[in-house]
Amino acid sequence: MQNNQQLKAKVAVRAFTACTSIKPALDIPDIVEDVRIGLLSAPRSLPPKYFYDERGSQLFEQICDTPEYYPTRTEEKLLSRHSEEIIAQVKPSEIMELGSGNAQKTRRLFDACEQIEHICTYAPLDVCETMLENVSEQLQSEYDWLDVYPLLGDYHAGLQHLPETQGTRLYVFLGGTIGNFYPEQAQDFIKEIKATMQPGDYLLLGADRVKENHLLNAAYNDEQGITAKFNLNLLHVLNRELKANFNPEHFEHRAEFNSEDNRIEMHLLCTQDHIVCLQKLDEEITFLKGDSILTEVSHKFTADGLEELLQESGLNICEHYEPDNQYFSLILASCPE
Ligand code: AVJ
Repeated sequence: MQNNQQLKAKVAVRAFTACTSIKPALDIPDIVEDVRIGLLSAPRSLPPKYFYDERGSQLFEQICDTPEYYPTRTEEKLLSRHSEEIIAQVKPSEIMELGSGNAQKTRRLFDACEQIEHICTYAPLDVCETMLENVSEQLQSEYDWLDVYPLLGDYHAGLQHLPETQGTRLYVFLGGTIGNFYPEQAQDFIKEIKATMQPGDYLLLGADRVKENHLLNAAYNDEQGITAKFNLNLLHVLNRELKANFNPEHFEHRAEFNSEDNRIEMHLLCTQDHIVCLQKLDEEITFLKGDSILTEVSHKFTADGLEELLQESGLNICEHYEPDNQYFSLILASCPE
């Protein structure tokens, strides 16, 4: 009995991991400023990072389970297939994940560590503190050899103040989130990762590929309407954070592949004329039927385009994994000596 209690106490101590806050390197606008910039001039747009409040994160997880949204399961399969090889090649001292979310797919890397008896630490970086804490505790109890050092921060604010580490670091940036950046920003972001890397460090990047239009359109217009809910949830976020009074019933989800720019463009389309008050901004916005807000761009890449993106930043391509249907890419790149 006493032993049991001691054990429990131990587990509790070990499982609690406080997040380290990462000091932003750049002054990034807060939601008030972002919305002012995005909504008060044409064309209206909002940064996709505000999708991910608690409900938005839940909805995103549900999107990943829809039959139409192939990226998550395709990437996870690639990771299952190649993680042992990746871990054996990189032998990381630390895995640092940018935008770790629920870290579901990252588990395949930890499984590989177990398979080949390699031990490393895990440093997930995310903006959502509750998610970070829960995921860290969960992972520490699932993988008893894994030390987790959760980092609370926004990778948009710069990577200059990440903690230093001894030995090889494997940076991972998964899920195709690189596609949310416009091409020039994507290049800048990879360059920023490169600038943070030590020679001998690696980057594992997951990115979605160009494919038939109907497959892309279906992935962002699932039958169950979960992507629509996810998109419309942004209005609830604005209502809460900006004391606004958006009526989600006056907007509709729209997502379509733009084959000229190789990206999905997701909008909220206004279905009737009305006025919205944003108290925190001290502004009113008139929306007319047919007006729209661009809420997300999700770029799709060619295999060559992705390799160029990494090489342009001075990284060497080590491996380029893709499934037979070429739906998704997982690239392992290294920072040259
Ligand atoms: C998480 C940014 C990669 O662009 O596919 C899914 C987000 N948006 N369905 C993507 C998303 C609509 C997703 N990323």
